[in-house]
Amino acid sequence: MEAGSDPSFAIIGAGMSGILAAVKLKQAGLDFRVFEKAEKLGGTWRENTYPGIACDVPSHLYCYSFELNPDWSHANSPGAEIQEYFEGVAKRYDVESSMRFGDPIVRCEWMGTGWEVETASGQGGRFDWVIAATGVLHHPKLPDIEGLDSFEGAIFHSARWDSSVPLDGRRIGLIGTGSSGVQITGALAPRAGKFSLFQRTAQWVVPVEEIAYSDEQRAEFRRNPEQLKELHEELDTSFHEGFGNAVLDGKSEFFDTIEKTCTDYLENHIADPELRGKLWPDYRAACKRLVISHDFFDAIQLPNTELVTENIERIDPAGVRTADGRLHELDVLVLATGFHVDRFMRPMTIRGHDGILLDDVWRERPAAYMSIGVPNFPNFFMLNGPNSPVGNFSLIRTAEMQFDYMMQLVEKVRSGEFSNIMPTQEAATRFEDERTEAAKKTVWASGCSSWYLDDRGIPAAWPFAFSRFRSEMSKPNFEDFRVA
Ligand code: N01
Repeated sequence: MEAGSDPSFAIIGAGMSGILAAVKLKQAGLDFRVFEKAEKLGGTWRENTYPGIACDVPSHLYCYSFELNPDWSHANSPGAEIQEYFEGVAKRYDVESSMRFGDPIVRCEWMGTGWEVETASGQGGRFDWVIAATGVLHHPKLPDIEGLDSFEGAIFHSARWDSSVPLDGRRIGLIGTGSSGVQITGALAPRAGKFSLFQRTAQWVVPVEEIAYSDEQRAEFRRNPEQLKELHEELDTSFHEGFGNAVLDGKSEFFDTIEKTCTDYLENHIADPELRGKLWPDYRAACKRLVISHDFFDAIQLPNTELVTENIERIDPAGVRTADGRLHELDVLVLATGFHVDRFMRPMTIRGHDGILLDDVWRERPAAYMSIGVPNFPNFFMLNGPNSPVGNFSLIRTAEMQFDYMMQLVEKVRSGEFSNIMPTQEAATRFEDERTEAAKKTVWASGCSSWYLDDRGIPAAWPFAFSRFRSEMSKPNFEDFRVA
């Protein structure tokens, strides 16, 4: 493309980040096409339909800053409502007609002046820029347990819920105690005949009240958009700066509060000392992503519920066999065992400058300059890509800031300063070295295993204060880029 002309964009993925990019590009009057592998938009909220699914980040924070929603039913709204919100935004901003569904991109190749994009069905085309908005948690991880295929009941991953399987009154087993497993337990244990939760590692749980907004409160939010905006801003500060900084400083007051909240909750809400002991983690709070729940501790104390902490030896046709030789007979087995978090856009083939393969660049592990770009991949930017901030806060804010950053680069193209831009290797290496050193000092590296850690056991996320992320995203350092 020519410097000074308007670039065109391929957006990979129609989840929260892809919809954001589509809306913003449309508002900027730029040409784009969204490619979505599934038949519907929504990403995480389309894929995760398990009982109990809700966003544990407050709804008035977990929404676009330009599309605040006065009508959230709860302070932490259910997943289906969040899916509806994204569908509504796509309709309101009329971006759905620019989305191609059910046809995954298999190849993106830099052709020297732009990207050639190809889908599984041979569609695609030429675009000047690619925005990868594929998300992180979209490749379900099945546990490596002997006999998994031999189970004769219904078995599925938490992100592939089989809604045709009856649940009420049945013997249900669940492996995994991350945020998904805990939400499912809260919703399903009261419905099951017998509920067995297989816990490998205990989790710190932060209690949250289940708050439903009244009709009057919603009407007030509608009448008073300023109030809604203030609430969003207030939550943005308290969650991102407060929580974001606490994980960096295990000696901070905020961190003490988190730790005390978790220990008090466990101490005061689990009556049986033996059960309390089993639920008591042996690592610091917030080392793993904090589990937020209003009903997990009630559910785990129901008479029909059992917390199984014996190691799983294998899966038998009739249920789960634990190391003590006991067979836990089940009708349904749910695998809330997390995701492969190092895939991002992969398995698609992405070839940059000089034919270099992203798979080769990321052979050891994925990395991105400032969480958004990769050297040798011109005009290719990611939203919620590797090394982005993660935690108990809104990834929507992260995507918004990353998008605004990228648009500052795009504006330079439009004004004719250059047509291609990518981070230099030197800048990417410097950033990654500094990031790695800082990551080792976070609470995520204080002695637990979690999906936050890379193959070396070093946190893969943004390890600096959230305020630094805001500041970096507000103004690109053009010295860190190579332009042509
Ligand atoms: O997955 P996880 P998740 N045998 O990886 C266990 C987001 N999210 O789907 O801790 C036995 O956290 C594993 O055990 P251990 C959020 O970012 C957000 O729950 O490794 N157990 C662990 O308990 C979250 O962090 C919301 O010892 C096995 C569990 O499976 C992310 O998604 C809601 C095992 C996996 O936990 C992922 O959460 C839900 C095995 N072989 C999720 N293999 C919101 O509300 C794994 N486990 C915003």
